[in-house]
Amino acid sequence: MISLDRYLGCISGLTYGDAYGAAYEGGLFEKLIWKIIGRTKKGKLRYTDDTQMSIDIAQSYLSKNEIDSDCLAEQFAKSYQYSRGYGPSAAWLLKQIKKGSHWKNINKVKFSSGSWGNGAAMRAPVIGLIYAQRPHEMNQAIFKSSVITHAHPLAIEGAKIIALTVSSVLCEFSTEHLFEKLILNSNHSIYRKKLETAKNWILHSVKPSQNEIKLHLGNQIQASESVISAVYFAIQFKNHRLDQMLHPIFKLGGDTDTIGSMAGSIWGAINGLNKIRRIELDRIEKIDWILNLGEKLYFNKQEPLNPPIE
Ligand code: AR6
Ligand code: MG
Repeated sequence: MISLDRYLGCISGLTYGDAYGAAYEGGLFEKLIWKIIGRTKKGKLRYTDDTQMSIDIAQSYLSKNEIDSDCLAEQFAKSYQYSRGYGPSAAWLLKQIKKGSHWKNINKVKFSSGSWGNGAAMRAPVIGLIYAQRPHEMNQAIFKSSVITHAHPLAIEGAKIIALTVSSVLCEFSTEHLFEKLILNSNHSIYRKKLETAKNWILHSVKPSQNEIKLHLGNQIQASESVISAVYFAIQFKNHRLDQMLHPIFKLGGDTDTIGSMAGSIWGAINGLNKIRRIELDRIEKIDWILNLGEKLYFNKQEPLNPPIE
């Protein structure tokens, strides 16, 4: 039986890594913009597209009792806001859907194989939670939730790895078995190689430098340059506090909020909501509402839950 505490730990870890990581993302320009738009009127920390699209998956699932790509595409488009910091291709796609295009007709317009950004992986923890006890249905759900905006096989593979990691760590696990399972289930050598590296670093107590982490695992917006970094940090720092796990991610630079968000979700699924400092969680906008949504998902309550107006 998966505990509610770990389930909500995953959702709040995701939101926390995203909201706290957003201030560190990108270059000077992005940091300046976020200084201006990164707080609500009430002074709360705003979350970005990582959390928003995860919320969208939860809401769409609760309304349909399944992952339905058409319904989810509508939900993604309805929630789209420039100020949430979506990737350029994802933003374009969602605006086209809002104007009436069908996602199937546009998800390979910008790139002929689709986007390989980490936008599908960043929202995959929710799929890991929903399908934790139905693993045979998980890959299909990952495909359906990813392909709307991220049709590239490497983007979908990254999402699969994040969902599989989350679902695997919700109950007791061994680090060695976890990495073996991820390697065995990965179809792409780029991911397998990085998983081997991360596994060896952790199991042999190697302390890589920041440059080695960037070089061997990555810190960029491509799924293949961020997903395994998130897995590495979450497992390496699983016995530390959440902020101690996030600190080196933020210092690494690059796609800090998304790596922080994916790692936060895994860390939270291991440690639970109780291990996250409430005072820090309470600084994030709509956090009680997000936790309420997580509870509905846990108990599979098929009721709409409109977001609060703030
Ligand atoms: N070929 C070349 N460039 C590509 C390709 C490709 N197949 N796919 C993506 N790019 P996007 P995301 C480049 O827009 O993955 C936000 O902060 C291209 O420049 O799909 O949803 C999120 O929170 C494209 O615009 O975004 C994530 O942290 C860019 O990669 C991050 O951005 C991003 O792909 C990525 O979000
Ligand atoms: Mg991001």
